[in-house]
Amino acid sequence: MAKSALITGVTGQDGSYLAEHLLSLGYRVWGLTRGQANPRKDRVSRLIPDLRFVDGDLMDQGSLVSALNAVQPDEVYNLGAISFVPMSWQQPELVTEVNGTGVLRMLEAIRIVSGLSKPSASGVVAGQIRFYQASSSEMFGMVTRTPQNETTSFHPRSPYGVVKTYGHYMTRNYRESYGMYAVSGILFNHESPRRGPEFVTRKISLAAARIKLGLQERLRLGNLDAVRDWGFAGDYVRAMHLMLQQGRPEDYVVGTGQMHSVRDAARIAFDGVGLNWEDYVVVDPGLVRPAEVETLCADSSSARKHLDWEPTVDFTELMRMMVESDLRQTRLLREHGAELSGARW
Ligand code: NDP
Ligand code: GDR
Repeated sequence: MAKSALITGVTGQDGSYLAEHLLSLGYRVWGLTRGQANPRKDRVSRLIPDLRFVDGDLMDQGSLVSALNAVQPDEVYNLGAISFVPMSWQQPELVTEVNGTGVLRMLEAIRIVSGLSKPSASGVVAGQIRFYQASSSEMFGMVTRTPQNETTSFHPRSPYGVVKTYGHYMTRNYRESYGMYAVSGILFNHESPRRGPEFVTRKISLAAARIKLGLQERLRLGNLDAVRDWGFAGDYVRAMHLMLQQGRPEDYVVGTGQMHSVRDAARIAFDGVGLNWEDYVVVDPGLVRPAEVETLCADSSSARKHLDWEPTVDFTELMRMMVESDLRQTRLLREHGAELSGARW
């Protein structure tokens, strides 16, 4: 019998790659979608015709219980979140509700439908449903040690990071309290042509393409010295799946171990279209964050050893892939305009 999976956040970057990956492995896959006419649901259903949908919202406990009862999944991947860090300073309470209490609601929903009413003896894996939580390198925040691994302490620097830390510990607590197979992947930044245009790599790749095609003049960026460990989203969803296939539930750090700056990203992207980034990038102090995370870099040796996981795309290839995709899509949009609106990522 094929395994079944429920993915929250299926309309986002990671959700779409994970759905494709699980379908390729023979899973039956349901995506939780919210709202009465979510245009991102249409987009992902066109891209992945075999994906099924179930209604629900991380803000609504009852809807999660109903979704689990309808789907009866073997595995739940909780990727749904408000994922843009600056929004967490603007709407900290909403981010707490979705990204933090939302994790608790899903854990409770799983506990309820699995009939786990009492704490179990520690170490015993109870219930059928395996749970993955999308934790983040933003939990490390102000780092005192580079690279970071599963034993590095957390010092989050944004409300987003603080709330992800809550979800991380809540997941661990349900594992320890109820014996649930519940794990967190502490994932470092991962990007792709499907990345939202508000994130810096996609903002840069889209701008390089638009400037090349004469549709934009300047690119305004914040902190050019910020350094991240950027990988390819398609690689990272493989790690999520592997984390739910182990004999013992454990958390893992996932990243490439390579650091690059925002300046590097701009240079590679503009090089890719034959332009000099310094002629087009303008630093906008309004885009600098109230508290910055300067140097994040993953030590994924545990994932490499226990999950046999390796990244396959390096940073230069990643930026080039994104620029090429944006050039292609921008040309198509320019030529076919309205017919294609809503089709692009
Ligand atoms: P995206 O922003 O692309 O997708 C976020 C998803 O969350 C969307 O599908 C959105 O759906 C959904 N969502 C938002 N609010 C709710 C809600 N109330 N109930 C249910 N779903 C909701 O994020 P990514 O795919 O990049 O990231 C996936 C997860 O991984 C997130 O939790 C993110 O915080 C985390 N993460 C991401 C990293 C990265 O580099 N990409 C690194 C580390 C962690 P809708 O269409 O309805 O808005
Ligand atoms: P991040 O990603 O906050 O790390 O969160 P983002 O791409 O937004 O920022 C990366 C770094 O680039 C700097 N930066 C800019 N960022 C944006 N968005 N726009 C700009 O113009 C700009 N200029 C400089 C930022 O200051 C920052 O240092 C992502 C999300 O996917 C989270 O959900 C996830 O948890 C973490 O990665 C790991």
